This record gives sequence, structure tokens and C-alpha cells, in this order.
Amino acid sequence: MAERLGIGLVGQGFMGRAHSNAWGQAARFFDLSLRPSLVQVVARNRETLPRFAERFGWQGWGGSLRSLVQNPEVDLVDIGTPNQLHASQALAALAAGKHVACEKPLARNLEEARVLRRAARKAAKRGVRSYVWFNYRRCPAIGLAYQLMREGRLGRIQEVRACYLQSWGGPETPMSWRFDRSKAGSGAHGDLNAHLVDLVRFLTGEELVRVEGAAARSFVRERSLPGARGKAKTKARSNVDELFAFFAGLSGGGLCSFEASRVASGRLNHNCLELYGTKGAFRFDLEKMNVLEFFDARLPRREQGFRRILATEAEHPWVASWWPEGHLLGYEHSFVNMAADICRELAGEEPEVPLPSFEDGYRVQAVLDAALRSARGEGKVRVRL
Ligand code: SOE
Repeated sequence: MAERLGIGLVGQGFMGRAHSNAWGQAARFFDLSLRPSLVQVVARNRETLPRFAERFGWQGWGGSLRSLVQNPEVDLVDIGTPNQLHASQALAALAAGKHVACEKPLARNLEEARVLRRAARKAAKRGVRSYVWFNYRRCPAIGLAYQLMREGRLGRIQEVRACYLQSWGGPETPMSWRFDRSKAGSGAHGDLNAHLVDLVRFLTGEELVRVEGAAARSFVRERSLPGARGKAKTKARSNVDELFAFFAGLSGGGLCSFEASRVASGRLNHNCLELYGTKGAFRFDLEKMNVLEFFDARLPRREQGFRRILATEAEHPWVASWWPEGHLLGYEHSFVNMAADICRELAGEEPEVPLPSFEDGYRVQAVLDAALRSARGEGKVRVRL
């Protein structure tokens, strides 16, 4: 009989749904010796929470964060709330001896991330684990790229081009926490460059050590307040970047460009990574998430060219737990794969691909922070790891 891993979730929004689905699906598709049990979900909106809990199969709902972190049935606290709540909620869970899986970015700024890293290191001495939902590590095509990189198939990485382009951030989008710097920390930068920085660190195995230059744009100054019709105040100030680009140097000597945008007209979820090494190259595009394009410079020149690998074979990471070859996976599978790997790691098994911890979350935040300082005029900024 498999043991259970009691999950407590905070938040019922986009990530609350993605994480609930992941915990609910993991044991249906993966053979787990530690199986998620959806114990309790808490969230601000108590009106919609019972329906949410019933739809996703939560055994209990409601109560305070305190009731959740004190619940003896809860072993892991999953934080799917807006950025401004991550630090207080993660600290409360770690202090209560619970494992934590927190949405990205880990924090709003480097100081918050430093406090969380310190708390996670202290909790780790008691066997408590901390994770950050950098879910794209668990797209099979990225998992394949990770494996090939560990085999040295690209040689020394000289150039990385990373962009995450969306187009939902125009003036017609109403105000939310994502557009308030005091709540989000930053805009597209912390939201999307966070994913790119994690993927570059993860795939190259190198650190980003210095930001060489950065620039940002905020195109939208105010946004309509949802449900404010007829009220005195109908608009709120939007004070985050819609576009943030920067260059950073890798510890191995290579140079990376990063570009995050919420106003790239026509781009819906264009998370695109290109790695260029001395022996080959990769290209990944989330909008074609099952494909890894691979250029192998070791082939005879007449046979060279970018190959399109459909990472849907049983040999590719996580795929054997899903469908026969060629049947494709989607966005939600990256979260299920991560939930399954967290269960595996907490059961003492070694996942095929490393899980992102609060240490990784901190190191991502350190790069984001250096880029913000560079964009504010500090020029070349060393990353404070
Ligand atoms: C932004 O819209 C967003 O939801 C990010 O916050 C997520 O991290 C990304 O996976 C999809 O886009």
C-alpha cells in the first residue's frame, strides 16, 4: 500500500487549478510509492472555494493559512498565490516543518528571496524540502535537451538567445496584482524572464555571473479596475515593465540575451530558447512544446542541419508514463511531471532531472535583481549569488 503525501494548497486561481490538477493526476499516471492526498485548500474567496474544492477533489477547504500549516494531515504546502504572499506563506510553512512548493518567481525581490533561502537551508537540516514551480524543466523536449547537455553534445556554450513573448498586457487588460510593483515586484521581467533564467542555468549547468546591459519599457500607465463601473475610482496605476531585455555572461564565458514581453503582438506563449555550442545547437519553442530542434556539428557537413526531434517516445523523460509515441503532451503535463517527481524525491528516489529548489529560486532572483539594477543605470552589474 503506497504511503500518502498530504498536500495543502493556498490559492484557487490559474496556478491553483494547474497545481490541483497536477496533484490529482500524478498517481494516476506515475507509479508512486508516495501518493498525493489532496487534504486542504485555502483561498481568499470563500464563496467560490467550495465549488473549486469539489471540482478538484480537495477533502477539506477553508480556514486560515495557519490552520493549513498546523494541519497534521498536511505534509507539503503548495503556494499558488500572487508574488506578494509567497514569502510570508512559505516562511510559515517552513517554520511548521512542512515541505514547500512555491510558484515562481520565488519572491518580489532579492531581499525576500534571501530570507527564504536562509529559512529553506535551516529547514533542510530537519529534512524539509523546498521547491519552486519552474515547470518548463519538465517538458520532455527540455528534459531531452538536459540529458544531451549532460552528455556534452553541444560542447562549450558560446551563445544563448532566450525570449518569452506574450501579448496579453496591452491597455485593454484590466488591473490586477501582476501590474502593481508593490505586489508583483516587477512585470514581464519577474514573471517571464524568471522562467528563462532558470532554464538557462538548468540546461547549461552554469551560473549567470554578470549582467552586461539591460533596458525596460512600461507602455501602459493605468488600467481599468475590474467591477468599478459607476464607482468614483475606475482606474488604477500600472507601474511595471511590459518589456524587459538584458544581456548576461555565463560562468563558462558564453553570452546570453534575455527578452520578456507582454506586448509582443501575435505572440501567445512564445517561450523560445536557443543554445549555440562548439559541437551543436538546440532550439525549443513552447508553442511547439513536444519538439526539440537539434543541430549536431559532429555529422559530416553534407548531412548537417537542424533535426526536428518529436520528444514523445518512451525513451524521453516522463513520456513512458503517458501515451504511446507521437501522442503529444501539453502545458498541464509539465506540472503533473513535476508533482510526480516531488513525490519521488520525497520518497527517497532520485528524479531523472533535478527539481528546482529555493536555492535555484534565489539564484534566479539574483540575476533578475542585477538586471533591474543595470536597467536603472548601473551599467554592468555582478550577480550577487
Ligand atoms: C503569465 O501570463 C504566465 O501565466 C506566467 O505567470 C506563467 O508562469 C507561465 O507559465 C504562463 O504565463
